[in-house]
Amino acid sequence: MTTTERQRSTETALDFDAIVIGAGFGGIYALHKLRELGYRARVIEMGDGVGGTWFWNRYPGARCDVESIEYSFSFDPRLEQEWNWTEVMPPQPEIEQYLNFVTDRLELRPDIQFETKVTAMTWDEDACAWTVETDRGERYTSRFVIAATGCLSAPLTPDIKGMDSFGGISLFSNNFPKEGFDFSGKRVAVVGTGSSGVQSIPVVAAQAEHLTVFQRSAAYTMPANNRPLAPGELEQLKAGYPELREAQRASLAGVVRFGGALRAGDPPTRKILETAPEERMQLIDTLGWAAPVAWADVMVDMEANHAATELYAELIRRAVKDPDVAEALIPHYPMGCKRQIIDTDYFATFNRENVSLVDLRRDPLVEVTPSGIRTEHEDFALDVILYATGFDAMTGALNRIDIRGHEGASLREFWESEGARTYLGLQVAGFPNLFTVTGPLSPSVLANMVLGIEHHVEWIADCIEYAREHGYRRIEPTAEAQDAWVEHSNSLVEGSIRTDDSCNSWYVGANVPGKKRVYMAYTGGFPKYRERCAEIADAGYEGFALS
Ligand code: N01
Repeated sequence: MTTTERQRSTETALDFDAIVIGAGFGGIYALHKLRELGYRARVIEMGDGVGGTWFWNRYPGARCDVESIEYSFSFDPRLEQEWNWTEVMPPQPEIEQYLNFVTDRLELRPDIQFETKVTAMTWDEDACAWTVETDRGERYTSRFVIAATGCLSAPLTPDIKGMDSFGGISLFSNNFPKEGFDFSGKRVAVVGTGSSGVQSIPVVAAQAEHLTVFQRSAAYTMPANNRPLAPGELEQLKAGYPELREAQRASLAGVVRFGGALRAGDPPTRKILETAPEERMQLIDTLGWAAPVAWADVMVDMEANHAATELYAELIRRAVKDPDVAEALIPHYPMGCKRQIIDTDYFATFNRENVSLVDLRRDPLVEVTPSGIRTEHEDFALDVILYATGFDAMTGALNRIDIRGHEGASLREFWESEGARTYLGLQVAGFPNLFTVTGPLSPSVLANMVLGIEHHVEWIADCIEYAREHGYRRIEPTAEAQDAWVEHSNSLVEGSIRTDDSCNSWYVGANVPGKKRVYMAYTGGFPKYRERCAEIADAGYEGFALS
């Protein structure tokens, strides 16, 4: 059944009740939810398939860091039971297949317009609607726009001199060829050692003739402990879905099972600074890679953080045979300031004969040449360069659309000058009827993304229903409510490791030159956040102006 067949809307003067941007987890669910409620909705998607993050990031080794059983939609028990995961930590192809399965199962495809980029959006105060423009020259009018544009979806191409002159093949982790790439017999470089680089390096190394890793900042990474699901295991997990979902919603990060990575389920209570140094070191033998992270004080006390990084350094020294390479792989910034990475065989890869590491802090990258990469001290001849250099996170995807709200105000200019500001991560004052799924200052990237997305989509759908039932056509946050939320969100991270000056992560926008430094996720935990969102809705959308 398509949108038109089931429509309940009376908004015939507008093309749509809602336009949804993006066909990842967020866009797919938003479309389903809106159609269920009888709205005329269309998804506009840049790619030629569904998946969002999991459509574009198909680099070798791409895998989610949340267990498959938890990284899936919870809104329909039939989907949970029908889909079969094969590994504990889901690989990219399987997540992409899963999202295609959901799309087909819910018959969503007819309402998704593929290979179309939203280029501009203009708010029309008289019509109380958005005009949405695409790169195909279309102009659609819609009462609401739901930006399901993703948190890490605007690729950041590094500004390295000579990149375009390279005579070999340049690949990008965040836009990897759909048909894959065979690195066999090739001299390959990987530039970047964040999650994408760390995941791809072992897989590329296993194929390439030689791999040179160009590292600017070393990675805090720990084993994913991935494995195929054992016979009968999936059935058992599926039987426990209702309890699992409940526990997920009650947990701080929307994640219950930490079988893959080595994090503890409950926040640790023991302090590293109150533990004797010899005992800390002994913990390496019993806890392994969990030893540095299992402390209550590492995220709030820099001295404690240094003590924890010592444990981490020791683990790297034990894992990497060449002492110079091991030293270069030890991070020199606080632990926990960037995203904790999980890997498969990352450090062991540096023990391979065909892998070498270039520490760009000691030997800076000067330029890409037609034949390879030149650093201050050396020329590297290469056939392939794989850039895994990250994203303009949280605000980047929307900033790449020319969004003009009330009185022509530009969202890009607002965020560029003021930093990421929103109310609840759901709306921005001055941009009525525009909802952001897992927008800045919501738990988003700090919680299970799928759960966060479901929560937001359901909250947004309820809000739209409320507006319809009460005859409202316009909703936006008040500037006061937004200011208070920004202040609250900022106050939660002030003085923590996450916002320390030595901590230059994408969470604060430090990877994008000139980006205003703001910690862009809400750190109060998923349950508190949900509670606050519910209270606000129950109070008639407190802090929002409806008219
Ligand atoms: O990007 P990143 P990512 N010259 O920004 C380096 C999620 N994710 O795509 O740190 C040389 O983390 C840069 O160096 P530095 C996850 O949330 C999840 O890897 O700026 N190097 C850094 O090493 C993750 O955090 C999964 O000094 C340059 C790297 O490139 C987020 O996406 C998998 C450079 C970029 O690391 C982003 O991860 C993948 C230059 N000019 C991603 N410019 C999972 O689910 C940048 N770098 C597991």
